[in-house]
Amino acid sequence: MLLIVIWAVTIGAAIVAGIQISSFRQSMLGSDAIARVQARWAARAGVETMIAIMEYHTENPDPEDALGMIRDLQDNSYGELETGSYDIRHFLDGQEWAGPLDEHSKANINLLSGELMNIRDMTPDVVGAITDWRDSNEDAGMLGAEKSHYQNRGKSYEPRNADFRNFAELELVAGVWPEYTRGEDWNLDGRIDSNEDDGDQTWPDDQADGMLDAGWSGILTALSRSSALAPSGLPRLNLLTATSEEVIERTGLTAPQASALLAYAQTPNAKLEQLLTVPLSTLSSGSAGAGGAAGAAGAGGRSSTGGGKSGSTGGSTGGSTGRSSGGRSGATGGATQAGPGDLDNAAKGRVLNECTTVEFKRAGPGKVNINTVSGEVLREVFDLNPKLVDTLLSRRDAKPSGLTSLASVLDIPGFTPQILSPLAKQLDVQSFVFTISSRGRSKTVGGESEMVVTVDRSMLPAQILLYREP
Ligand SMILES: [Ca+2]
Ligand SMILES: [Ca+2]
Ligand SMILES: [Ca+2]
Repeated sequence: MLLIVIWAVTIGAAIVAGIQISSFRQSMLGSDAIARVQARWAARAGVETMIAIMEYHTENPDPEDALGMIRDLQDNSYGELETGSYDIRHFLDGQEWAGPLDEHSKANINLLSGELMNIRDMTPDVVGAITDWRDSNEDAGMLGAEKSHYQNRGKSYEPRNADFRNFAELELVAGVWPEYTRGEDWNLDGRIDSNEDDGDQTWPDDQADGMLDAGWSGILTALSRSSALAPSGLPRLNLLTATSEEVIERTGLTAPQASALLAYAQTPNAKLEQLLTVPLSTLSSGSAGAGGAAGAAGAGGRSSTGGGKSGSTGGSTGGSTGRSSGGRSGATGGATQAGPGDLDNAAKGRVLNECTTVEFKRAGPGKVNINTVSGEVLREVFDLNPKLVDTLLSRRDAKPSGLTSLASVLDIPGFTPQILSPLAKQLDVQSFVFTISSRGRSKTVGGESEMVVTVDRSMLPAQILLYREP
């Protein structure tokens, strides 16, 4: 790890040194210009360092440590070069933190529907307009706004009728004001600038309290992305096509548990989050009734029917009839009889982390990472009881390796399956997209430069989704 970082910093330093030499040669450049160039390349070295760390963790995942990458990013968020330094920070829950911003600490606006109504300053007409902006049709609801609404107001654009591509796009939606989307973070860089912390001396009006109230931009994102990668680093195992052996190898389940899980996965509308609330034996017994359990239970049923026939020709009733009738209904009861046993929280966690029932086609909006999510998002978007949120955050932050699966949330007092279950489809324990806000400073003359770069680490090399110099 350290080697890679040093390597990245060395490259950064070499680039800076090179630029410096060529800069000095051009004597017409003033010292201000040199300082700016030095600061810019220092900021760039910070960005390169963060990307190198993210790529390292994509190649070397540790499913037992949900916070390993976050810690490495934090630890290297400040660096000194020969001619300058970089400093990477972000705000979350109003507070300043070292390192890049995890986009998965916010809720993805493309995954929200009813939850939008919970958010402050979101009025029903704005929620309607956001919904219409995203949905593929041109039917404006009672409170919505489709193409004609924007045309009638002389706008030169119309709704995308697809997912938001970035957060700023939200400001184009009818009824949305920058005061709501940006709050105090007027340049949307996720950091506090001097004009954002001086009250009403300069625009915008702010509270001058050293905290950043970033409005909706502090709780919503359009950039977090889903990935096929499981915490182990392998693509998630698709239970619709997996064999029992593969399930056992990936999750450590017993053979009966694995076949019960596979049987459940074959049922229509199977959702793995269900494992958090309903015992596996109940889920899979329902599935056998639906006739989906073709594999294991079907084979069992066939053999016992055979046994039943030979039993009845044999004439004797008693045991063999018992066996045969057991066998016949066994097609339905097979899994239950075999006693797959219900999963403990650790096993549920491994299944939720490593398996899926949906074939991954392309990256879509990303889920919220329970390890980095802000209290504000849990309270305000997901409408969770503030006391429960405090418990979750303090328990989570007390664990050096974080919450390694959603099932480990069930070990936190107050988090009953009934509370976790409705949230579960929005939550995960992984993060793929980060926004690096790197400020470079030149050592000698005092130049400063800032870069805001959003990176997706789910593939190698990492992909830059957005690049901006505010
Ligand atoms: Ca629409
Ligand atoms: Ca700012
Ligand atoms: Ca101000």
